[in-house]
Amino acid sequence: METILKEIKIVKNVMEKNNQLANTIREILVSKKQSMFNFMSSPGSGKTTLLDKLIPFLLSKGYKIGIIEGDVQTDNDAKKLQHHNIPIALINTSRFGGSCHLASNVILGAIEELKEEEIDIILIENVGNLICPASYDTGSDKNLVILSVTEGEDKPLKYPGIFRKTQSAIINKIDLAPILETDMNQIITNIKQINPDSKIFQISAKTSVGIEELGLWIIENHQIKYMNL
Ligand SMILES: Nc1nc2c(ncn2[C@@H]2O[C@H](COP(=O)(O)OP(=O)(O)OP(=O)(O)O)[C@@H](O)[C@H]2O)c(=O)[nH]1
Ligand SMILES: [Mg+2]
Repeated sequence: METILKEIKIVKNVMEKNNQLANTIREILVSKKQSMFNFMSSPGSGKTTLLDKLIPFLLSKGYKIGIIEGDVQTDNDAKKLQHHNIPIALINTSRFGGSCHLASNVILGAIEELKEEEIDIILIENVGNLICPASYDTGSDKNLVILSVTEGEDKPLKYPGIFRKTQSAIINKIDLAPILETDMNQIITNIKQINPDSKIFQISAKTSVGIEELGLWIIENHQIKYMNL
């Protein structure tokens, strides 16, 4: 019993420390007039492909973009985004135990790596999975979850935590919906059941459908943050 209580206390301390550091990150972002958006999803649902389309849209609107690329192993995704010629901080969590998420201490390190660069908006590609990343506040202004149609309509109900904690849910790979006979209304109903306030985007990162709408939402949130400063 005592061991369990001790473990609960340790977990509580870890989460408190993470949250304190996330607040520090928020202060740093404000001091630099930056915004940060955290993209989470299961492996393969299209985070990198989506960022690859979103980056040029944001650049075309005059915003300077920085990327924090989180992966357990490899620099594959960082390499895929390299051609945009923007600063990218790569975090391989295998260097510290292969964590399945990005905690605020590693995000702080990545932000420091990006500090010499002029950046307005930082986009985080979190480690691919639907569970741990949702528990760790990264100091981001908005958190987004991507669910691709290949994963099944029921995922918001099976992994409610991440849908509850995100301000936006992106349904990706909609180009495949007719082939898979996906019930789009059912996915939307399931997301809304868990989080009625979630802003839902329907996107095909492959064909770029919906990228503009998402980009404008990101810009709008960035502008609102600094409207009165
Ligand atoms: N048809 C279709 N394929 C897509 C779409 N978005 C991504 N893909 C494909 O899905 C596969 C995985 O995409 P990634 O962008 O690597 O996914 P990810 O979420 O970054 O994967 P991890 O970083 O490994 O978690 C690739 O083969 C992409 O080409 C889409 O909108 N439509
Ligand atoms: Mg990726």
